[in-house]
Amino acid sequence: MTDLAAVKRALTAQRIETPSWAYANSGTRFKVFAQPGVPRTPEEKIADAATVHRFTGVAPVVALHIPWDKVDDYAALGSYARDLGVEIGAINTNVFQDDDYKLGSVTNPDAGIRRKATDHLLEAIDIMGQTGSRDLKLWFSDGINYPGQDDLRDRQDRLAAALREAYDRLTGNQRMLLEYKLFEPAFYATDVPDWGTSYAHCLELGERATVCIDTGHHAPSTNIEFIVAFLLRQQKLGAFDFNSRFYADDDLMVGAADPFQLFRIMYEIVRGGALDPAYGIAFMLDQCHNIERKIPAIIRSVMNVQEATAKALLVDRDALTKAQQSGDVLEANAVFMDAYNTDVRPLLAEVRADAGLDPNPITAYRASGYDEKITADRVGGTQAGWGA
Ligand code: AOS
Ligand code: ZN
Ligand code: ZN
Repeated sequence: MTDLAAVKRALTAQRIETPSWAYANSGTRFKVFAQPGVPRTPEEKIADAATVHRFTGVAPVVALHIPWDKVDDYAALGSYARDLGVEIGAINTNVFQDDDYKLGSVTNPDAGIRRKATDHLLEAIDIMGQTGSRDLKLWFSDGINYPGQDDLRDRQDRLAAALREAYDRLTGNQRMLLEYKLFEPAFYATDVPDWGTSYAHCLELGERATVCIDTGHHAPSTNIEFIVAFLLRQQKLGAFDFNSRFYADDDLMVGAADPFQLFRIMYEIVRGGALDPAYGIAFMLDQCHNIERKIPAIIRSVMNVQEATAKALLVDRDALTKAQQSGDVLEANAVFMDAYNTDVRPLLAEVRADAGLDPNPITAYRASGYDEKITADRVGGTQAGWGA
């Protein structure tokens, strides 16, 4: 039997981190469709994130990206965020949008360019000190396009050296999250292409280094929940970048393409006791809203994660274990699917009402007048940096 009060408590305590860049204009390499009312400054991105939190109650953290969110005074930006009811979360680095990085950043054959890239990682750690952020998030676009273009093994050594230098700079509760991505922008070989590579580097670095799983960064049919289970068992899962993919790194709304996969992932999280914020996993979104309104899309994404989580929490674990241990394949699958097929929207509406929120965050946002206000107030919003 499922303890409904415990399920509600877990849903109330859940935390989801939204990315500053999802509030800004974005697009594909073919076209960026500018939207009215998008933020012009990091402060306005934070204000939009605070709005998502105001209507959902579970998104009190916003990730920044340097230099897209460059300001003179990061401590002031941190207090600005706190005044609006949100914290600054992961600091994302950018070692992919500079001509110098054509042949790589921390894996570049040129020592001077490697120095510049590593210095940017160190700069991000300094910023974390000022914003009070726990997480340094690293994604490297490094790789090569042609066989023989550079030495695969030397590039791993260069990567390890840069990671070590940054890792040794971490203090207090600071952590390093190492993201992997199958391909793109490099096509033949990527330097951190999969969870195994990220895991091996994190293991070598030490306990502050953990893997970030971006759900969009896998080959079709990859069993992502297996990766989740494996990394949790090794205490090496630090974060998610949630989004949906149909073909490649689409960055669509999480839970839009494959809500069943999201449920399976969240089941492993619940099974591993890792949902509680105290466990330390950062459940981040990494999305771009190219053609839809951004704030309601992010609210919808947060709700999709909540729905998958609620279903995962509703799995009758005793019945599942009994069926699994007696080898009852069909019953075990039926128990699992029963939870997935439950309509959890009324339960989540109740959880929101109990927290003093509107049970339907999207209609509440639409009725709030915020969208009209930002459309009228903000002229000339910025681009996230993607799809330039
Ligand atoms: C790139 O494909 C990765 O998903 C990055 O996590 C992310 O989109 C980036 O850090 C934002 O710069
Ligand atoms: Zn990502
Ligand atoms: Zn990505």
